[in-house]
Amino acid sequence: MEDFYENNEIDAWVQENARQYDELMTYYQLAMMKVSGRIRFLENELRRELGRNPIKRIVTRLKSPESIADKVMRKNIPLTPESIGEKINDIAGVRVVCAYTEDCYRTADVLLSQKNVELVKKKDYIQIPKKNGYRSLHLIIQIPVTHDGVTKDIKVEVQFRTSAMDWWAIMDHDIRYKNTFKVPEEMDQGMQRLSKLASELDEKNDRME
Ligand code: 0O2
Repeated sequence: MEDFYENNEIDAWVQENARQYDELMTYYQLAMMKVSGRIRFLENELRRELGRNPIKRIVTRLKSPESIADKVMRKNIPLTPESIGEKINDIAGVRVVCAYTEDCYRTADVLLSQKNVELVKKKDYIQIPKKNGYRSLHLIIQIPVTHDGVTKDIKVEVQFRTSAMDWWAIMDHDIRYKNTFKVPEEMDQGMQRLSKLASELDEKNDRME
């Protein structure tokens, strides 16, 4: 498909709408902090319930203007703050790295049971991995965020993974996922084998728990 926009068109739009863009990003930043703070809080509850710590790491990231521009182009999204907010689900991202696969599901369930946390979309790439071997549980949730007295419902993508899934995804992201060159078949197959190995490690780990 032909790109709808030229890259510099998006840069120009961000510059012309800098105030609106910054304001939009402030909401996402606040939403991301709110969700990661809530998960930190739930971590204590889960630790008491399970008698061990199910969460190893929580990482947050706000999508860069370049990555937003990339998605706007790929998905032919109209250049308005409203449609960017409506169509791009992962501007604010929180990644939760868990000890065991079942901890991914348990932590996700506890998060979804919280007041004011609404599930927009769930993608279970643990149950059904992507063709390239990518595994993670993705929740798109929506929470209310107030800034300067104005409350908006903001979407946050929360990814739940084990360390093995995380290790694979980071490698894939660096060497493959974001590269535009055609990945050699050998490398492709190698990554699929590593994904299978990571999945076997998780299964063994889960059984030993
Ligand atoms: P980055 O650089 O992490 O920001 P949607 O509109 O939500 O249905 P989308 O956004 O393509 O469509 O959804 P998806 O597949 O859930 O991907 C969202 C994010 O998950 C990606 O964001 C990646 O962070 C991660 N992800 C998805 N597939 C893969 C994969 O095959 N490999 C790796 N390493 N990560 C993946 P971005 O914006 O693509 O990237």
